[in-house]
Amino acid sequence: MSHNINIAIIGKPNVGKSTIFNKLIGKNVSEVSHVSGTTVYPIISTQDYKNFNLNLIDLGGLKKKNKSYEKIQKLITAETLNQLKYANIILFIVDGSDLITKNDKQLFRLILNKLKNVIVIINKTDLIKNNLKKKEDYFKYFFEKNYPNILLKPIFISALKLVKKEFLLKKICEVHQSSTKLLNNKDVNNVLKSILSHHQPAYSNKARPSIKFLRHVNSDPMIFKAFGNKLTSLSKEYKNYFIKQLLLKLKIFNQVVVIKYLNNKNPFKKIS
Ligand SMILES: Nc1nc2c(ncn2[C@@H]2O[C@H](COP(=O)(O)OP(=O)(O)O)[C@@H](O)[C@H]2O)c(=O)[nH]1
Ligand SMILES: [Mg+2]
Repeated sequence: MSHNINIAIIGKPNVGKSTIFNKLIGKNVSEVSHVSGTTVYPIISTQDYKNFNLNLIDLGGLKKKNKSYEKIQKLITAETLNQLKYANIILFIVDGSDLITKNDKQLFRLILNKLKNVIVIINKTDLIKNNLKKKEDYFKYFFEKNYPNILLKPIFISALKLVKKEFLLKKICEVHQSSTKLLNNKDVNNVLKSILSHHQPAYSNKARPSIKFLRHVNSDPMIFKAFGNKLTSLSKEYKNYFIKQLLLKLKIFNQVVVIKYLNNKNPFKKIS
């Protein structure tokens, strides 16, 4: 029995999505674009990898000259939303020869809001002329700084030269597998203890919020419930610190994590 993983390739126009798609499936499929009226058909191809059926989805070619830029943008967003619905994993493609743009940020926010697993790929590294290390740090730092509830290690490639196919397919399967398991209470609460021993929440109105118990309640999307006292007084800074530490200590990469803070004196009392 093989298992399906739906992978959507998402990014703003011209970042190399179709090039990556074609190289990953080893065929030039995405050039045969199917555009009809105002509907853009995504191109899907299935690839077997180990025990998995990888269903790769690309938006395909857009006949840009037929439509206004604005209209294309709308179509992309509508189609992207549609793809997001069915995807287990998103390959988010960024143009490495450029800086992160507003459009990149909007698309990435969309992916995070849908609580999707995401692998960030920085493409076109062949076009980075000087100071490659500095540019790599720029991208790493961007994702680290702006999105506290996900840990990402961007993957740097040049789809024209070397797409790192084996590496990417393996990564997709790993992320998918780690996103389907549920973590046990003991491991999660050992991590909770360790986080609290380094840095407790600050006093707020003479009372200290305290997190007593943490439970992993759902995988894919990954949701934790934190039980304790005065948790409505937890600061945004502390929540950001807490989630980041949790991800680092549990080694959760490429998955958006949500923590629901619930006030309850007895975490063992039944709560839905
Ligand atoms: N220099 C360079 N060009 C690339 C790379 N990947 C794609 N391109 C080019 O970027 C353009 C857009 O690529 P395409 O795959 O159609 O982008 P899409 O609109 O995101 O699907 C094409 O001219 C590609 O040949 C790369 O790694 N390096
Ligand atoms: Mg394309």
